[in-house]
Amino acid sequence: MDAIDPHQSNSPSRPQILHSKARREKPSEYPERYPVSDKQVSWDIKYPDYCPPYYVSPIVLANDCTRNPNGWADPEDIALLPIVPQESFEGKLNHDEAGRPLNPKGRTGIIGRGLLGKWGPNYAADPIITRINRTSEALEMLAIQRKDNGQWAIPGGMVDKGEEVSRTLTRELQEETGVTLNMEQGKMIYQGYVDDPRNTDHAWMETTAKHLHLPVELSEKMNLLAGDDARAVRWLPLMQKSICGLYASHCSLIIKTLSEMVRNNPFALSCDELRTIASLLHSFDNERVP
Ligand code: RP5
Repeated sequence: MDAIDPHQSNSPSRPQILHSKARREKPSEYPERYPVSDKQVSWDIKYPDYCPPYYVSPIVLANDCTRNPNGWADPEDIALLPIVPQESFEGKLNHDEAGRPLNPKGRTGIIGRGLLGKWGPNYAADPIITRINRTSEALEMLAIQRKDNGQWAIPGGMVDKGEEVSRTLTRELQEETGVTLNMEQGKMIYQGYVDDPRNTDHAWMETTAKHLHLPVELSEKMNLLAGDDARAVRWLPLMQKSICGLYASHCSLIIKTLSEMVRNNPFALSCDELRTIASLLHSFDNERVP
């Protein structure tokens, strides 16, 4: 087919996830983040005045697994953690003088774990489901509106202890949208850091994102049902505005998905369908993707 390859500069298999929301946004219960300018993000840059507040949510403390047998959170005292994470999808981790893992993307303006249960990487899984709308011919993604901040998002969730990530993808999709699909057949899009507003210097989100593109007939048979963590679920038309407004770094994940669709056509889309996606990709200025 013709060379529909609009994303020459967005081609690496691992998109650059910018560490921006983790410095500029926060859940309402967090204290104000200590200011960290772009130049002060890296741990390699000296920042002697850096004095971020410590925050750990009472929900995390109540789920300390050394106190609560059903708890999902690490002990607040990191010395009680049997194994401190030494690596993540981002590679080998560094630690501070207290032995706490340091955010691989740099300073966030908050220390402690915030709302995240694990010291270091907190692993999630993101099932990306797309279709072409029969009437509008627009590309759409299955999206949920998050209860915590009202933003639209990929219907992802946390990997349970000992759970295979493809099982998490299938389970989260079912729990959050009511849709049952075997995500083992999904195409791998990304594994790595998520620029999540809950991230701190000592705890952050990393994810595995897989993609399935559905035939329109199949998608129309599905009954969408928002789960407990979602305010709403819908087929969200993918336009520059809706993609840029997605939660955390889901915008980058969707752009990577579109690039893969155009580049490798894993779901055997027609030339017209590929052109629709390619023109959507063209509308992005890569430098400004959040
Ligand atoms: C994001 O948070 C991940 O990409 C995933 O979508 C989500 C998981 O957290 P919860 O939805 O379980 O809060 O960083």
